[in-house]
Amino acid sequence: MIELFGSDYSVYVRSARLTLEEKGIDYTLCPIDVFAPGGPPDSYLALNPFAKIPTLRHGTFVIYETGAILRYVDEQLEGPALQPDDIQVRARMNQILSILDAYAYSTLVWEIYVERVVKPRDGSAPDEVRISSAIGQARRIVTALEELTRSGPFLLGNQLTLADCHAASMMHLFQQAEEGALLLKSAPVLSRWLEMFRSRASFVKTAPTAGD
Ligand SMILES: N[C@@H](CCC(=O)N[C@@H](CS)C(=O)NCC(=O)O)C(=O)O
Repeated sequence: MIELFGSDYSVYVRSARLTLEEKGIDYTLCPIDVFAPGGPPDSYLALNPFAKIPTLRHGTFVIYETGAILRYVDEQLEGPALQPDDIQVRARMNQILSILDAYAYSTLVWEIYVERVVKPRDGSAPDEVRISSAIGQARRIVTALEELTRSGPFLLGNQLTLADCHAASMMHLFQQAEEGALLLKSAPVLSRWLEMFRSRASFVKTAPTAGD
């Protein structure tokens, strides 16, 4: 039995869910809201001391950190392989996963999408200085991903990989900010990929219930 702890609003939870869906694995999403007042319950902190989502439980085996979860799901469970056999293509996949974690999540999601889209929707003003300070890094991320991306249909060519599952939810949010939409216009391969990925059954099925 596979349990994934987290909320459907989280981009990291969605990466794990996309991976499970693309593998064709049955799982239960066990709701944990890390942003609830008082934080997650102690029972969750016993699984993940950093109070981040997601965490995966497979029988008695518990694992957190999304990159580790994605690789575990791919290597341990049935379904199509989501990591390339070719060592250099696999290295590219790992490079993209690392760029997403180290740079893209904070810049594209928090500094641009949350400021430009979420804050005004919730009735507060975006921090324009924060947004404009993030544009240079956002451009660097988009340019790097465009360079690393092959001609499709997936990020690394013909095989859907963990890089697709991890990039899709972040890039989808980023494109909803006007700055993101504009920057993605300069990355045609990435833009085509995102449009294609959005129509996949896995992506449609994992849409957050509250929107976006
Ligand atoms: N390094 C963690 C990061 C996960 C992460 O940041 N998740 C966000 C939700 S998308 C979270 O739990 N945020 C709660 C917080 O920062 O307090 C991973 O790879 O799983």
